[in-house]
Amino acid sequence: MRSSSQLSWRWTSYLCLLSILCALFTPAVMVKENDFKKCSQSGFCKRNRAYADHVEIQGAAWQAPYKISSDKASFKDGQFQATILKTVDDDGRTVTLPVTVSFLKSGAARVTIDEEKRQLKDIELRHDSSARKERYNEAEKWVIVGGLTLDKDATVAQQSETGMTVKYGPDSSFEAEIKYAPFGIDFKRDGAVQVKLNDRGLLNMEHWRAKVEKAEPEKAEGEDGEKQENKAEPAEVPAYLDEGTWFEETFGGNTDTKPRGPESVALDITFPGYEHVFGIPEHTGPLSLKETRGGDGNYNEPYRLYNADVFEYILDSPMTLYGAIPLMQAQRKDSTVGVFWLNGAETWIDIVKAKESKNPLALGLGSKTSTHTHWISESGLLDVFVFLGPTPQDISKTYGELTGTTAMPAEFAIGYHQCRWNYVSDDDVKEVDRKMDKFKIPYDVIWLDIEYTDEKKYFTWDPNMFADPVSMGKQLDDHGRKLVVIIDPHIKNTGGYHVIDELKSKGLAVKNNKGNDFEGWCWPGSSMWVDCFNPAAIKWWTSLFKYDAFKGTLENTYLWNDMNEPSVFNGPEVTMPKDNLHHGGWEHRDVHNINGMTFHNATFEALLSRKKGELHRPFILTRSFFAGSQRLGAMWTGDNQASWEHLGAAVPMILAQGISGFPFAGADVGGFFGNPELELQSRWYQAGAFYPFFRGHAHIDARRREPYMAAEPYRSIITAALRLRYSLMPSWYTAFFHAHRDGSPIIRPMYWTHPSEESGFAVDDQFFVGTTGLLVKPIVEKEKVTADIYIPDNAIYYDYFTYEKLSTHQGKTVSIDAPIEKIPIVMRGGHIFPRRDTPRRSTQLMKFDDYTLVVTLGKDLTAHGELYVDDGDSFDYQKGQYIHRVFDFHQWVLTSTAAPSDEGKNLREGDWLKKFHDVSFDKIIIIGAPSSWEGKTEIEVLSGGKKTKVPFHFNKAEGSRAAFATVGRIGARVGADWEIDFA
Ligand code: NBV
Repeated sequence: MRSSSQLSWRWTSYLCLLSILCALFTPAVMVKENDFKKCSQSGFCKRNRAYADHVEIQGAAWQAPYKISSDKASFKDGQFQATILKTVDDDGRTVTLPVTVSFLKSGAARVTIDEEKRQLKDIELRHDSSARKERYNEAEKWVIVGGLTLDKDATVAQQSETGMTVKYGPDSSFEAEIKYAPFGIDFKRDGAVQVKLNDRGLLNMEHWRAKVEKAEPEKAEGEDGEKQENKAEPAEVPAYLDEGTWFEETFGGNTDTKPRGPESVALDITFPGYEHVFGIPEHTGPLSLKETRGGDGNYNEPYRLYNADVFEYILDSPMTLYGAIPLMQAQRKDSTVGVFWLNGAETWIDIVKAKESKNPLALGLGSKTSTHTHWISESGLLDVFVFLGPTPQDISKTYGELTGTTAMPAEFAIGYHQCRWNYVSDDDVKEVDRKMDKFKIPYDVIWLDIEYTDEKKYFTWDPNMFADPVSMGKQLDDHGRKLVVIIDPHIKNTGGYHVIDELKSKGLAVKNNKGNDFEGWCWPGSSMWVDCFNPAAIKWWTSLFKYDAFKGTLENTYLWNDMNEPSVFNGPEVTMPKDNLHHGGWEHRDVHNINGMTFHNATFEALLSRKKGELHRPFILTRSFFAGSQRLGAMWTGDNQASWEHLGAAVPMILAQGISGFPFAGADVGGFFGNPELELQSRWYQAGAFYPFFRGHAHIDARRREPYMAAEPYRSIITAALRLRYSLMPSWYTAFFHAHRDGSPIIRPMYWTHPSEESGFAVDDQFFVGTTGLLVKPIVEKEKVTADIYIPDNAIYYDYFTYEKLSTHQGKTVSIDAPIEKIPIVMRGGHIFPRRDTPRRSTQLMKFDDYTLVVTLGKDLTAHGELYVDDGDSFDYQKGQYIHRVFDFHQWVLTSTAAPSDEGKNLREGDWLKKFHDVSFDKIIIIGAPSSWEGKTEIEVLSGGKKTKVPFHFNKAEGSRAAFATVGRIGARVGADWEIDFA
């Protein structure tokens, strides 16, 4: 007989073995895909896709039911106004949809469609809901900050019973051909159609209707005298009119009560002749978006925008992620156009590309590919901006005018950030800070994740592990460093915690569908969420960050907002129920994608007012975002994995952010989940050194991996990558300045810099850094020691480290060596970029260091570049305290002059400019120097009317290494005009 303890021991061993086997055979990390909806599980998406299928089957017979009656159409002061009548049944009953087309001074056009009945609040809500009756019309309030001035010079070029043509834009080169029946608009540039709205007739505004309670089917009497079900077949309802999801929807055990019934908005947008479309982050796929209606290599699902905490997300997928920017640009040779779909509700976008052959006998020859997109949102207005380019720069600029550009960051924010979940105590933080110094590894910021709090109660400190946050903050400050602490939007619902007490008593929490404080589950357990749509909540939130309220924080404390999708562990799709209510009575469904931005915004406001008179630029990292978030801080791509695949996926994702107006972006360096091998970790630091936002981060279960912990040679390799980042800081800062000025991406994909070179449109694993001409292709494969860099033009290219002149061909790749210690970077001839070559431990310590200028001569022996510099901390730059220089190498003369935009401006002398007064250019390196310079040992610098002789050193070309010259000890002030004649 076996004893029961023996038996249970055996069972335990079996179970252990089983779980080990399971762990071996199930992929280590995998998103729970079933936690998130597919289009077919989202009623409005399914209905609209079915509508598209129905229209396609109907073909030419399809009569789109949306028409403008010409007698109601008018045009005045740059604005077209009319009503669209939607025919809703065979009796010809119609629904009135007011439409406005606004032609803006910027050259953008905006089409807005509302629904009269809802506008007039002439509808009934179900379930005694206290929600607002209108379609959500406040997205603009959160998103748009300018660029809405109407183009009063827009003119009606043609008008008839069937439509109206309006000329607008630069030199009236744009045209909108508004067609009345069916309603649609063709946007033209220089006479050619670029963007078509409702060309396929998929416009769909689900109008309000009362729920008709169906009577029980009548029963007829059977032969046996018993009543029987009436077997008559009900008339078949097309899938797009499927009422099953109109008034209620259930997913994963959660029921959405949908008190307003169906209210989706959808429209097809066609880009004729455009093969590539980019944008609509956040997704993990390639930069050039894929088709979504199946087929080889394509997706089967539309791209989804519904901000969500997607645990262990998968790669190459149209699945939604943490943030959303509904901006899409289309690209063909020499032309970029775009659309911005201003809607904060759940949104799906189908993409299909079709060859359109002009001549059916041409057998594809000369045929063009067009991209057809279908935009579907659950609620709100139909509000779409159309941009006609013609360049990517035009789109970035116009979109930037509307939604704002990247805030000028505090300089430290573009240094390196050291994070993990979690540094366990204040002593731990101090120790990491000391070790970074000991190993001479530069960094600017150390981060604290959720464990620093007292039981996840934000605005408190763990009394045992973080007993002395002030001395921690002071040590960091002494070393010129900052601390970032996390504050999430869920507030622990527990007694005796002042934050929850105030949230409740002031009535500032998000409400459930009954109007009571919504309670859900998150890190702290039972929690409530601050409703940052409410101005009173923003004001209160701001009060929590004052130094005397959030004790232990100092001037060098900055913020991290995580989980703001919002993440609700027990909510539908890990977020809030859609019938929750926000300030103003708006349903969560209307504002879901904007929610994260409002929390980020409240924290931004808070950092601006911690103490009267103190004005540092805020730094706040956010996980969730929407169009406009770029004004508030940085984003990162969330919980990636320590794998080569995730390293590879990060660059296209960061590029997509850049072209979508939110370029201050990065990915967790090293990978969040898991433990990277040292090769992977090193390659990740090399790539991360070229992310606009550069932070190492790791999961709580991951092993410690601060750069100094890496064994040699990896520690030196990682340190070199960090030092490279720091030496290029002046170029990064200048690139951020450009992004701030005109919305341009900080790291730039090939199509953006070279919109004429079609072969580069799909390239998304390399990028240019600002205007420096530095072209970087991070290594993202194990044991890979060469890089094939795509060359988009016929400029000269030099290797960054060896000055080797590469043998390149436009539109082809060039292979360069990239052993583990080398980051593949090449320099495009024709640029001048600034560096600071003295290695230091933080940006603060470099503030008054001298500069080096690198000049890479182009084929025509010219070069051009810029430097922008300010105090990197305050807002004084807005009052003129900055230096913006332009460098030009032309006919053997190198000059530094004030940027043309600054000429004639009186730069205001302030403390910083005074201190900076003597900061100079120390060294110039000229790559691609002509052999005629051989023998020169001195050269004259002309500055402030004085000529000074400085040492000159020429290095002959050797093999493929280009000749280069160095000019030393120049001493020309950064703020002054100077020139050097090399003739
Ligand atoms: O706060 C803990 C983590 C954080 O480290 C990470 O960066 C966020 O993306 N947070 C998510 C919550 C839990 C993740 C499993």
